[in-house]
Amino acid sequence: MQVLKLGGSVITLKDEPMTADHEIIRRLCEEIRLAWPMPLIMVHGGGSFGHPVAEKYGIAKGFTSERQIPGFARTHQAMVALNTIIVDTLLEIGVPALSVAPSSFIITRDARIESVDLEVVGRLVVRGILPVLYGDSVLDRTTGFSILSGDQLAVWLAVETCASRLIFGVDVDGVYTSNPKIVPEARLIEQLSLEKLDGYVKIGKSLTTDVTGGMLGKIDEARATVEAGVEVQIVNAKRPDVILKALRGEPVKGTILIR
Ligand code: IP8
Repeated sequence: MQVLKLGGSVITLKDEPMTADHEIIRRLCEEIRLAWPMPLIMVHGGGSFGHPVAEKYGIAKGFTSERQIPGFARTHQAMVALNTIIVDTLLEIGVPALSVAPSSFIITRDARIESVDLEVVGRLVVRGILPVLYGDSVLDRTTGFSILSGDQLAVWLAVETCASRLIFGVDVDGVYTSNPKIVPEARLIEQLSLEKLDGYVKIGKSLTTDVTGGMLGKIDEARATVEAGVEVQIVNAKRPDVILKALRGEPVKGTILIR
């Protein structure tokens, strides 16, 4: 089993609300088709679909006012819209993909997933179907509701299904020593150990400037996966054939997280 998480910044145009990058989605779906059939679970992020709506209504902060209620539903619906584009494309090109809504079977506690029944997802994979999940607005036992990130979901699925590999498809080549867009001598870290990661976390403040957009959160989240013995790979999904090669287990430029 492999788990593939595609970042929202890869599949949507970040600065244009509710706009998918149809060209890149099609190419990535073609790459999945070339690697198909294989036991795979797919998760995608929100990009310009879920995030602006969730932010507008403060969904990630939990329930504070009745005015948020339509926002909770709208956040989910924005993600359904993006998910539909992806699932439709996969079906069109011949991959039997099926949309699985996280908010319909996952409840969080303080924004962390509580153990839930994975039977449906598991049985879909066994049947040769590709379950496509996504970051979603979900009910939360303590805060009323929360935003479940695609990263947390992908990590959790990888651990629970004892996946062999978790692939994060992002819009940079992997984890860098500092922000390559600002620091020209920034180096790609090809292998990042948990110990090294702890060092980065201690540096704390500088990380937000040193590590490219949301990368630290992603790798910190992925810690549980590495500890469970799952290989975690961070690769650039914007580059053609990178996801295809990663799915096939062929060598590819990127960062591998190791124990
Ligand atoms: O883009 C969050 O998923 P992410 C999705 O993986 C929503 O953080 C609903 C904002």
